[in-house]
Amino acid sequence: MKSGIIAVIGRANAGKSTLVNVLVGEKIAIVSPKPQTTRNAIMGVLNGENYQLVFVDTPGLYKSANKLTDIMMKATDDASKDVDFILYVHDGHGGVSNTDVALMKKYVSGKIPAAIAYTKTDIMPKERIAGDVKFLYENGIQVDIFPVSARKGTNIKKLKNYLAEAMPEGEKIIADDIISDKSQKFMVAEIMREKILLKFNDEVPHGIAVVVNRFAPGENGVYDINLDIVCEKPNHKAILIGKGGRAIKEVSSFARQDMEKFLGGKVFLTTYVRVEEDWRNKTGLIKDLVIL
Ligand SMILES: Nc1nc2c(ncn2[C@@H]2O[C@H](COP(=O)(O)OP(=O)(O)OP(=O)(O)O)[C@@H](O)[C@H]2O)c(=O)[nH]1
Ligand SMILES: [Mg+2]
Repeated sequence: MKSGIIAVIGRANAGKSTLVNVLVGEKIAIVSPKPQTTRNAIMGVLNGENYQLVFVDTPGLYKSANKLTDIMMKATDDASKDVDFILYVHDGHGGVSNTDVALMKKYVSGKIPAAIAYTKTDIMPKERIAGDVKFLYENGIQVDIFPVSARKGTNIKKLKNYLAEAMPEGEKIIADDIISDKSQKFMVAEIMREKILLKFNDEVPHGIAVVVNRFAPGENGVYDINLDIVCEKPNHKAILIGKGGRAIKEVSSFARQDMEKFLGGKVFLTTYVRVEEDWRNKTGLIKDLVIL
């Protein structure tokens, strides 16, 4: 059989996590329209008939803004080493620039075999795809380029087969019943963060961390979950809570519904909002707040 580890790399917001979720067939990573959604390297496993693909979703390539982004970029850099393959994800609907070419080259021109997934083709004129692909080849990109849509499922099967074929011969790397390296507790925190990313704008969602204080599957099948939503400024706390607690109630309700779907049981969710001033620049706090 064929098996291997595939690092999924690309600019922030390119569509990496969406693509990994679709390839794996389960939601292993949260998704949002805001850059820097993914903060950790997250493993997702796809078991095929005669292959196993172990994807590593990574934090998107992004300019350094604080200690947290530095740590995230290191996680991405680390994940791009010692793998069998690099799948570079590019947001096709945003076009291709010289900066894109330079970034791609950094990851697809080394010793590790690589390919490019040119994604979001569902929201762009199809006529542009061929021109962009030509531009990339003319500018020195030498690996295969796959136009895909994670949202519509276009060319996903083709990409799976291609990746399976590209893996080295070998046994399974990960046991059959495991699809991610992250715990239920991690996913619960991430689901809360996803809902916050979707609801709030500007700096508020980026300065959020979610800490799970209690995660107890009860005997009656009800999960008792208590979490802290940590923000970095007192005025962010006020925005998060909202008038009469309306905002926090709304996001908590969306989060609870998703947690119930994910855990397959009822959830009793309590949340508390607290401030840790400028935590994204404090290494100790980052270690505590973002399980890296
Ligand atoms: N139309 C369309 N939208 C997509 C597709 N793939 C992803 N998106 C959207 O693009 C946005 C970013 O998706 P993510 O999967 O979170 O992107 P990411 O690369 O993981 O982002 P970071 O973790 O922040 O680096 C979300 O709003 C997705 O719904 C696609 O194939 N088509
Ligand atoms: Mg992501």
